[in-house]
Amino acid sequence: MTEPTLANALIEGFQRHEIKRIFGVPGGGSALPIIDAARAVGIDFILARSEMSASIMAAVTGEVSGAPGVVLACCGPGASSLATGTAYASLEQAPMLVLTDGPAASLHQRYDQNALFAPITKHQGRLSPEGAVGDIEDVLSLTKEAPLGPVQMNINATGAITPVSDGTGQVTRPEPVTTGSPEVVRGLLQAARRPVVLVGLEARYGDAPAAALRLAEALNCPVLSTYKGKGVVPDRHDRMAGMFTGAVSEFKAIADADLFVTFGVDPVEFIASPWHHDAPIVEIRAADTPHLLTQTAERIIGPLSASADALCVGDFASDWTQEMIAALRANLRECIEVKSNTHTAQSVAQAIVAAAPERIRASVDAGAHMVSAMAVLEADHPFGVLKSNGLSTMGYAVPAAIASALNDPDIPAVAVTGDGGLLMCMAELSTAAAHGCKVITVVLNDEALSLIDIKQQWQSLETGGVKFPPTDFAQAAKAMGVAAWRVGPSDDLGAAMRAAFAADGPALVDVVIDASVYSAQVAALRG
Ligand SMILES: Cc1ncc(C[n+]2csc(CCOP(=O)(O)OP(=O)(O)O)c2C)c(N)n1
Ligand SMILES: [Mg+2]
Repeated sequence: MTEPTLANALIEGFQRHEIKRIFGVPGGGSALPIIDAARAVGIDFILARSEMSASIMAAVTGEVSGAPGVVLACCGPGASSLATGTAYASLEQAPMLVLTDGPAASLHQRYDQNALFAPITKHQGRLSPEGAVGDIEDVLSLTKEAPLGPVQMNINATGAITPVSDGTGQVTRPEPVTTGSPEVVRGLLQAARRPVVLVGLEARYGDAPAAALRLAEALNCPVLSTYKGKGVVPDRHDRMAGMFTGAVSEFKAIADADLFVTFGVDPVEFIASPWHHDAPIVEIRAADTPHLLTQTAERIIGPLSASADALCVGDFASDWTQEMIAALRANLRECIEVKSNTHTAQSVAQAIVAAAPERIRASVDAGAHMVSAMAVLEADHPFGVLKSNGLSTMGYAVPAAIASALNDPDIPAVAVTGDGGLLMCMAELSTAAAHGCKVITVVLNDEALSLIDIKQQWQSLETGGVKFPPTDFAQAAKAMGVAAWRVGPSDDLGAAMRAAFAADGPALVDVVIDASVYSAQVAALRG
């Protein structure tokens, strides 16, 4: 019996790990035998319009499917364009395999691709026919071990079509870390009168969401969530008080807290500002990544659910009442309310909720519109709302929504994006059309990078580098085979949104919005 080629062995590994599709842009070389081997076993190749978007699609697929998301690109320019989605997967803990062709045999398009990816992957290397079976298994498993994240491997054209020899993998997989003293932490939890549980990105996976709720119930306390932790405890749950980003207004709202219990929170999730609270912090983490919180009192590292069980023992002194939690929720909401006579990011998000069927999954881009969108769009399960937070990249919402729609075709995916963000990835509307994805893109059209415009105004600088000429996104979308509606200031937003949800396949709603409300809203939030 002849041994499988490296491309075939790779695809067998994908099957073992339940990988359903590969994203990317091929450039010949090793990509072609890999795509062919995938096709033969029913693994789809999804051609994206840029590698940046493909890398985001793969990383988000890793999150929503739990299996490593796979992206493939040519050597040189293809590989370098994958950096954004790879950095996202690294900072925001998504399991992902980055396959880069090459490196190039001549100087043309050649640079050290492993070195390029070193700061943003857990491991970089080369897949070659010798010992390939072990290496393939090791790299796929490594992506799913805490901290979850990306691995980058070069694979060249000759290697891809060469029969593999079996053998042990060369990839070093670190031993899982478990540290901390549940007894000491229990003492802190039992003594706290106003503890607050903060859930974060690590708590999205496996049995951690149920454990987060068990912990909050045992402590009788409110839960706040980072953006990535949204849905770990459902937004409508009566313990859920709202979003926590590290903003000054949020610290004020929980001024009485006497203990923070962070559950699966990575410090990458907080905005860059000082921690405005004196209460001690207990960090319950799955992965041993750096902790930036200066006053951490105790730290437990290990599987989150087991840690919660070890802590939920005995009596707790918390005196939170349901009314206090409801008041906290109202307080956190109030500070970001906006008023306008026309459409705003907030009214658009509300119109999405009003028109949506029972279950949708939203993805939200980076920008001023994000504050309202994240507050209004609700999640009742992890990954219910997708967002780039640790990296906070623009050009995210549309590729993320496409990844969602391909993974879960029965759940309409709604991409909420600023116009600047959409201009970065608009070609992917053509990808959504090619696959008939149920992706509804909602673009907040303010002809500006509003978040940066605000900062420029706050510094009393002259306007420059933050505005662009009008774009008719509805026309552009139609040109790519996407049903589209444009909503001007006095047009019926609800009707357009309902039509978009009713459309077969991808749709876009281009809403002209009032951006003048952002400055006061962001100032109230961030203080
Ligand atoms: C890839 C990338 N480039 C630049 C930034 C910095 N940045 C953050 S928000 C923003 C403006 C976003 O503009 P737009 O998409 O129109 O959203 P708006 O702020 O207008 O709601 C910029 C430039 C970023 N986060 N990501
Ligand atoms: Mg804008």
